[in-house]
Amino acid sequence: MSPKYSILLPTYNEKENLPVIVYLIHKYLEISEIEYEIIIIDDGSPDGTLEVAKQLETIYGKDKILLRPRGKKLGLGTAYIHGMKHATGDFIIIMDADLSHHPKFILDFIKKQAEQDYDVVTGSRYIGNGGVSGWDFKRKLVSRGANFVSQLLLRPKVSDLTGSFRLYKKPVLEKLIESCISKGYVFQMEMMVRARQLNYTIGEVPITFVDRVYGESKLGGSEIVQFVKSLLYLFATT
Ligand SMILES: Nc1nc2c(ncn2[C@@H]2O[C@H](COP(=O)(O)OP(=O)(O)OP(=O)(O)O)[C@@H](O)[C@H]2O)c(=O)[nH]1
Ligand SMILES: *[C@@H]1O[C@H](CO)[C@@H](O)[C@H](O)[C@H]1NC(C)=O
Ligand SMILES: [Mg+2]
Repeated sequence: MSPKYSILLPTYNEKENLPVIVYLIHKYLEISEIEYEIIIIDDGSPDGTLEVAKQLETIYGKDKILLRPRGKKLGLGTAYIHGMKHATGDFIIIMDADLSHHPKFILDFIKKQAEQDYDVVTGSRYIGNGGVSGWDFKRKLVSRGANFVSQLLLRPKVSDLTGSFRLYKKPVLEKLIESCISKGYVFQMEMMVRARQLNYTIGEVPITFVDRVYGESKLGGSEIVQFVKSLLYLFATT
């Protein structure tokens, strides 16, 4: 039997982006005859993202679009856990719903996974044709800096630690989430560190990351301070 993929889309104020990303996922996976479901976890977005999601459910069908909303903004980490509980696929794909992660790369993730039966496949901006577009110098510096310092401290042998476009075997993701303690930005990084500790195999595919066009960015000074704190904590405890 061919495997099924559950795609988790956490959303907060993504009403413009959601229809586009769902359309693109559908387009790329349908032509490749890949079985999938999209799980949308909306945290009470004031812009009406959930209403848009309901329309998409009508258009694409209840077997393709699963709505698992929560009443208020409870954060990304718990959004993944919440979504995962409802996933029926063999594999889980996690991606941002702001179009920074292009759905066309999902096919690369799937191909890579099958090559060596990887437990995890992670998208990397820092290998091959990967890259970022639309970032100003400050944002690039912050991202590169965060990645560099994390590599130095944690040595996980994964080229892009802070990225969040990834594919997991479902039982592997469950195990990893169980063993992760951090929240916020460092969460993605800790997942890779724990994956190494637990001897899971990790494959990498190059991705290009595009800055969001619609909606607000939330990266500010306080996130950076929080990131450094959590990084040091991780360094001290692993
Ligand atoms: N369900 C849920 N989704 C969230 C929450 N915070 C962010 N998201 C979604 O998670 C994804 C990533 O968040 P972003 O705001 O894009 O974070 P980022 O990519 O680090 O920063 P920018 O793209 O620059 O804003 C997007 O799809 C958001 O809509 C949350 O608290 N709950
Ligand atoms: C991972 O592999 C190393 C080296 O082979 C071994 O020492 C360690 O016990 C393994 N860890 C787990 C969790 O299996
Ligand atoms: Mg984003």
